[in-house]
Amino acid sequence: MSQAPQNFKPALLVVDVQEDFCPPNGSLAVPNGRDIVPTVNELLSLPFAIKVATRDWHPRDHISFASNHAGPENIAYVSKTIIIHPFDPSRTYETLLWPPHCIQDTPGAQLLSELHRNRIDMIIDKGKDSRLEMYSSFTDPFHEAPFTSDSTSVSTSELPRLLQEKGITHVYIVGLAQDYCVRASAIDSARFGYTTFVVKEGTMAVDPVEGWKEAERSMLEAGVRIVGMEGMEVAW
Ligand code: VGL
Ligand code: ZN
Repeated sequence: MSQAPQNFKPALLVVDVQEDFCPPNGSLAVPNGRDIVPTVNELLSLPFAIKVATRDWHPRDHISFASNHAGPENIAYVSKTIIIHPFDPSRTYETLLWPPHCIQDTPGAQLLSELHRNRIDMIIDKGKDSRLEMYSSFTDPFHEAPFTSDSTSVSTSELPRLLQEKGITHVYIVGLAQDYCVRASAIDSARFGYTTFVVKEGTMAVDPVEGWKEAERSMLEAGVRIVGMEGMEVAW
């Protein structure tokens, strides 16, 4: 048993392990997405201080669905659009559009049934505001301060507050997809000051070659550590 660091209170973050992101029936199936479940379940059996799962949880009129945008340029499976901040039109960013996925309360939005859900302490739903995509489990894409709750704030995730209240120091991340929500969550986690790990057997990419590589590059650049299950220990 190795010595746990003095200041070590680890959280497990299981990102979007939902039917729509997995074969055989998911509307936005990540190749081999289901194959991460044994790793995720193994991690769920370890003594993390808190185990949180997120769900992508979109209303039917969500801005990230290509079908909600007029024009032939948006008929393609994945296309690009400009998203404008709901309260500040000078702030915009370009993002991809997707087939409808993870619509609230539909079968596709459910966590995989083979996931050991009884070991998950809390579920946090994200992407609930139809005006905003939300890849990161921490913040909206405009990176607003997560604790503001005035009427112009679009930050809706309870995760930053939860981790702060629990005194978490380290965050271990798995889930789907490596090149979208896992990547955005990991980069935000590091940005928020958590020592952040992505466990590579516990994630799969929409684009397993170029997407995976680019996501690893950007996560490493943000200070995220990419680790394997071998020797994984979270004693504290
Ligand atoms: C995701 C695309 C759209 C993800 C969510 O969970 O990685 N990707 N919405
Ligand atoms: Zn989504």
